Amino acid sequence: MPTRRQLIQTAAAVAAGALGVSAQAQTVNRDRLLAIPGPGRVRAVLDTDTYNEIDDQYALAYALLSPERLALEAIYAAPFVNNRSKSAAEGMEKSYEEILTLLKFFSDVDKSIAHRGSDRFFGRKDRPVDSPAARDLIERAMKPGDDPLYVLTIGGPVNVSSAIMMEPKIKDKIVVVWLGGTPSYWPSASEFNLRQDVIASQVLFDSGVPLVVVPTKNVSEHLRTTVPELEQHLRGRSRIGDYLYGQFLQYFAVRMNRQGQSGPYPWSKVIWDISAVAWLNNPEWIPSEIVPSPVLTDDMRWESAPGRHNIRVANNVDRDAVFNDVFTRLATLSD
Ligand SMILES: [Ca+2]
Repeated sequence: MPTRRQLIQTAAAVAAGALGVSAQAQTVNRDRLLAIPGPGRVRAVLDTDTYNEIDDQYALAYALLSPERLALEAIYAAPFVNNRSKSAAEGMEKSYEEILTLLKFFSDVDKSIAHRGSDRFFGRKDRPVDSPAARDLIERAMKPGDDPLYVLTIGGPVNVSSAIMMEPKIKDKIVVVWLGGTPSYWPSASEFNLRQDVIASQVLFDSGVPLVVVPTKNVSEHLRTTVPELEQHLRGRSRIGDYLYGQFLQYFAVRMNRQGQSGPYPWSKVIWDISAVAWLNNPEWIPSEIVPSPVLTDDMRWESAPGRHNIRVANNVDRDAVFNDVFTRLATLSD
C-alpha cells in the first residue's frame, strides 16, 4: 500500500507533468501565432488613443481602407493623458468622439463598430480595468475558429492588457501588434504609449500573449512626412485626405509657433501609428525578428532574464513603401 506521502508525491508529479505539457502546448501555439501571417484576409480590431495627437487618425483610415487584407471588426477607444486630456476618462472619451468623427467619412461602416475603453489606468497589477472594449475583445477573441484575431494596439495598452487578465484564454486566440516602447538595446524603455500605463505595458511583456512590438526609437520613427509631401499626395484627393491634411497643418502651425519659427523651416512629423497596420498589410515593409521577451522594470528600463518566452520585434521600416500604400489607399475613398 502506498503511504499518504507517496500518494501526494505521485499526484504532484502528475500535476507537474500536465503543467509541463500545457506549457509546451502554449509555446507551440504562441510560435504558430507569431509566424508572419500569410496572404489573405485576417480578422483585426484597432485599439486607439485617437485624439492624443494627429497620427491615430491616419492609422484608423488606413485600416478601414485595407479591406482585402483586414476584416476590421471593432475599434476601441483608449485612454491617455497629455496636453489634450487631463485624465484617463477624458482622453478615452475624446478618443471615442474622434473615432465617431472619422467614421462619418465611411458611410458603409456601422458606427456600432466603435466601443468605449478603459476610463482609468491600472492602479495595481492584479486589478484589470473593466470596460466595453475589454468585454468586446474577449467575446470576439473567444469565437470558435482557428483564425487569430489581430489586436492592433496604437496607444497605451490598458484595454488589451485588462482583457488578457480578465480572460487569460484569449492568449491562445489573439496576436497583439503594439506600437510602443523602445528597442531593448535602448537605455530607456520610456515612450508615450508605454508610460501611459507601465503596469499595462508590463502585462504585455509578462503575460505570454503572442506579441509583435513595433518600437518607436529607430524603427517607427522613420515614418516621417512633411507639409509639401502631403500637399502633393493627400490634399484634394479625397475628403478624408483633406481632413487629415488640415489637422497636419494645424499641428505644424502650433509647433512652428512654439519653436519661434516664422520663416520656412524643414519640419517633418512622425505618423507612428500607421506602422501597426502596415505590418499586417505587408510584413516585408517592417522587418522583424523573434527574440526572448525583455523584462520591463517598474522604472521603465529593459532587462533580460533567463527562461523568457518569445515575442516578435520590428527592427526597421521601409518608409517610402508604407507612405505610398497609405496615400494610395486614402485617395480611393470616394465622397
Ligand atoms: Ca496612438
